Amino acid sequence: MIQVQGFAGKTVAVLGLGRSGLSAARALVAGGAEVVVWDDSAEARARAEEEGFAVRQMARAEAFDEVATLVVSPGIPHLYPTPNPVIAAALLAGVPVDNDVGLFFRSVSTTAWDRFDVAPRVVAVTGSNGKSTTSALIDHILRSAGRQCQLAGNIGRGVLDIDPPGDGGIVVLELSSYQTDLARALTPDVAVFTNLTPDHLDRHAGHGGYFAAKRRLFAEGGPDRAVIGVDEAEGRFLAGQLSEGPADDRVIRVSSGGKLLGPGWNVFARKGFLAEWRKGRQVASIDLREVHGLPGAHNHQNACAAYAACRALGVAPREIEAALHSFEGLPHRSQIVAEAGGVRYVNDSKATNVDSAVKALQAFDKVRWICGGLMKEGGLDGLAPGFGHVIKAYVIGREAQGFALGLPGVEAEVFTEMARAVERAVAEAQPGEVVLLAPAAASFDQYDNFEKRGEDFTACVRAALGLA
Ligand code: UMA
Repeated sequence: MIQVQGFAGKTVAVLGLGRSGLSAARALVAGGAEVVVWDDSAEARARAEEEGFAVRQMARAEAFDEVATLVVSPGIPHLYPTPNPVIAAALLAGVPVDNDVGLFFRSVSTTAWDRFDVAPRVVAVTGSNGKSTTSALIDHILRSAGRQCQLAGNIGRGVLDIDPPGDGGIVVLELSSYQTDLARALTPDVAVFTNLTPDHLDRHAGHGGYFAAKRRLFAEGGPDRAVIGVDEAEGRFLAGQLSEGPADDRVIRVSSGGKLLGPGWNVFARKGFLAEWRKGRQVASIDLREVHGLPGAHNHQNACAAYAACRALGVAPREIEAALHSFEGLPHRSQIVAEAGGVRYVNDSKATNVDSAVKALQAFDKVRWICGGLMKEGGLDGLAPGFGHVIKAYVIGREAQGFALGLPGVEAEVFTEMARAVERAVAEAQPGEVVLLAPAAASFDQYDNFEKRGEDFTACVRAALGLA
């Protein structure tokens, strides 16, 4: 655990007592702070009380007398669509609002680092899609290259849960827009921007607000090296803003859309090959078509971003290539859960938005597509580029009927329940086809989270194939 610095003897309030909030509360106590907590769920409050935390109702500005800071969990709205009442009260009382990521950056570097031969470094990854895979891949490559590495953040482990990094240690953080928007300190050594497509628009009052939240990771005087996906206008703008000119190699430009020209530091995937160019010369090339854990153009983009981040940390191309081959992928992201009768069953439950679902579809030729769930703002129009890969859609979710209507030209059957959809897809699938869960929607209408949805898909596939 990282002990939070700067609050010894002060009172800090913590709102939200899930993975992020509880680890922040513990790390604050370890750093000598007095902690008071609140969660809108009675169950979560009871759990915290059992652990010895003082629960305080804080939806009034007076509750913040003597409180130095309010620490908020990422899932709790701090501004849009409306601030949680506790956050509104803190802001009214003039109390700073921060999160575990802000506390992490202000606390991770200590005087103990003076004794190290090589100071620890922090790599932070943000973007709309691929940030979990990119973060996990960076962690995997660094470990394979013999580096001491820890992975935390949006990927599921509170950032304050990690052990204090040792000599030459590297911390890899996956950061969501919720996290970068609120953190009061953001000082990674290497920062990665994978790509930007609309998501979480309600929390950021639109696409511009969403981009602004992510850009905070690259603020002036920010990372020593920035790895920027330049396949969208926002990435190109960010890369331009961070560099002095095309040859400035503090920015590594990454693309999976084609060759990147120019005298700078470029990494791109083209026709299944990753290429690194620096100062106008090719430095390395890797055949990604044989890398089974990273199928499809979207994963090739992840491979390029992870490659670039690891090159920025001094790992050799050949070491990275070997590690790409041993990467097994993450659960719920292009995860092969079964293969039977020439049919592959792939769980991409993490494809919770339209863009990631299109990319999942485009990774395969003939797809029996399990889709649907809680639709996100922006509708389903963006799915069209994936339709050419779909043989039939098997629609699940409480809004399945409406979802099916949003798939023009695609044969779509409404099932609502996962088990029924999977049973039918298994019965109809032909050799050479892929049964793919890529919902293009959130899971919360039927599941607690996308992980539970992916586990249900896997269990249903195994049951339908008689493997359970
Ligand atoms: N709560 C309230 N009031 C509210 C909303 C929630 O009190 O209005 C309480 C809930 O009762 C619950 C707690 O807040 O007890 C949950 O907080 P949370 O939703 O922030 O969840 P955590 O368990 O703390 O997990 C968070 C991230 N969750 C979100 O961003 C929604 C996890 O990312 C992250 O892995 C974890 O911290 C550790 O850093 C998950 C996620 O869904 C994977 N991320 C989004 C995404 O990837 O799209 C951004």
